[in-house]
Amino acid sequence: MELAALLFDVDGTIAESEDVHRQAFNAAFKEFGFSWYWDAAIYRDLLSVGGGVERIRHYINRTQPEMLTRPDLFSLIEAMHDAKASAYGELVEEKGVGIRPGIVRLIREAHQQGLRLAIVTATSEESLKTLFDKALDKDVLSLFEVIGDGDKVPAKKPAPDIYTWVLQEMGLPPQACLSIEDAPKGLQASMAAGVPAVVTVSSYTQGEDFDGAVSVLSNLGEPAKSFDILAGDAHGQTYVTVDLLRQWHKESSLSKALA
Ligand code: XBP
Repeated sequence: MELAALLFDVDGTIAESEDVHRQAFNAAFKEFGFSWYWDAAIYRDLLSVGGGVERIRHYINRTQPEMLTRPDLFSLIEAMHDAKASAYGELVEEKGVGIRPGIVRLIREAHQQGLRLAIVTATSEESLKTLFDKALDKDVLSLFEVIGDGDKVPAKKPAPDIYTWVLQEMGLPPQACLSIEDAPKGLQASMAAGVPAVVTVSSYTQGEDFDGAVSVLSNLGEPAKSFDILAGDAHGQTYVTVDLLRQWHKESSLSKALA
């Protein structure tokens, strides 16, 4: 089957935004009078849980059992998460956030070549919009035909649900798509939905296990700045183009057919 669509993860893949999310969570905890502080090591561990509300809930379950009987726990977490989203917006505005190498080039190239594009993320609609509004050219979001954000399905990555939702919206089978992810939870979600995935490791996911990925790269690369290939075959290329993605996609369906 021909490659018809590219499905992009957001945090860690399009932008190096996870550390900005981390800082925003800490700002919200402070605002609500909690002394909790998520340093980079704690946050790396918590990244296995997709979505901000779910991540806070998971942290409380594990470390603050005395809070579990609070009748207002659910609304408290929701309120903290709203504060976190506001803090995230302010931090993105004040400090900016790095868009990763090759992202804008590849999105434009894919769109020009007729590939369909979608976003597949666990982050909230609000934070997704903030990132695109403040860190990318205005037209970039409009190139995506379907936006699968964290508000669309209840079960976040590593569950495959957001992938399944996006595929349904696009009317495409998973074998017609390729995803770009940066984290194990995203790779798991993509593979569970049947979508082969290319991984570009991010600052928080270096050294993780990406078994099953079509290829694992340091980033998408640019003509003047090569990627490092960590797993897979770059076929002599130094940056990711639509042609290279088509080749990887073909190889992934061949290896599935042989399995
Ligand atoms: C991103 C996430 C979250 C964000 C915060 O997932 O799960 O890391 O930290 O999400 P993805 P909220 O890699 O799928 O883009 O906006 O829910 O706080």
